[in-house]
Amino acid sequence: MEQERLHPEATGELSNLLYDLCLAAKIISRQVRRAGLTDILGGSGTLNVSGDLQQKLDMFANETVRNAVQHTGRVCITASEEDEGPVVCPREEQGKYVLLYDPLDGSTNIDVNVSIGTIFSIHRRVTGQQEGASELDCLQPGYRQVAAGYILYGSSTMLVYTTGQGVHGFTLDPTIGEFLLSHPDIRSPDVGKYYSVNESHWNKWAPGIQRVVGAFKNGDGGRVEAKNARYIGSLVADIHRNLMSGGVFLYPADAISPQGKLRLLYEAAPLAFVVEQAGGAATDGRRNILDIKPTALHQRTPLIIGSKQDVAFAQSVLTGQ
Ligand code: FDP
Repeated sequence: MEQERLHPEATGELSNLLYDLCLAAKIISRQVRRAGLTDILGGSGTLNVSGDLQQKLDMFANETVRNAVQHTGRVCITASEEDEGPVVCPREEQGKYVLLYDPLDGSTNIDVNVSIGTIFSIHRRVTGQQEGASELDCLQPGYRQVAAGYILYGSSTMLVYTTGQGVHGFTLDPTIGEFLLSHPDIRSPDVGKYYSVNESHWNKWAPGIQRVVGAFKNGDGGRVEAKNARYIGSLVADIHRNLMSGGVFLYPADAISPQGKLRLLYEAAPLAFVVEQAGGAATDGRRNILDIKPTALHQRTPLIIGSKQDVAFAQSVLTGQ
């Protein structure tokens, strides 16, 4: 609300959309906190469009986010990592925003009580009222996002978001059921103390990536100091830790996944917007993640994201500069 006041032209719709997402986050958080007590753990028996086994909580979160925004008149279309195609809102209810989201990231950690998260990305629609919303609204480069963020279901539940005016963190106070501003204006250190990568893929990486990870591990003749390793395997949790403490997260391409594993629209672009707004950077090895023009909804991208100087070092090695 404070930031909305900086924009006299604002109608309040974006703030209300963020409230809708907060409501979804509270419902998902309640369910996550009770997982294990209720019959919601485990696989649902279905695969998503990327071939991953869908967990029951994935599907619950997917529906919860969509239901929270679909009939509000603020959104015209949603697309989720868990759905094959976009879901268009009823014509008479189509609003001016587009919501892309990963309902529950880190699915393999759901059953073992490790932090997981929801990621969201908001664009302004590009289609007109006449033609109606379509996939075109979803296929926009990351620099056009009007807001992005994540909800982390960790030791506490946190909402971290940006609208392009810095990054702000809110912690859910379960006793009153509200997100309270706990981390205003988050800044990420320029040089990180952690590197986060699944090193079991080492033998499948190209020599450039091996050199980058080797440098983060052992140091590189004064260009990079050796770092400590931390890898949770839940993207949101890994990014959040590195954002707060300084660090670099890598999910590079490898011999089996030439585009890496992570999705551009639901994971890389929104997190890149947050991390850049906190003073960090994100690249696919050659290009700024926010400059990539998507051509498909479920497009994947290699991702190196985090403290600015560490990301710059990785990119300079990978581009041979
Ligand atoms: P998951 O498959 O458990 O949903 O985006 C998917 C993701 O988790 C990220 O959250 C995480 O960073 C990454 O994949 C982990 O992949 P690896 O198991 O290959 O390390």
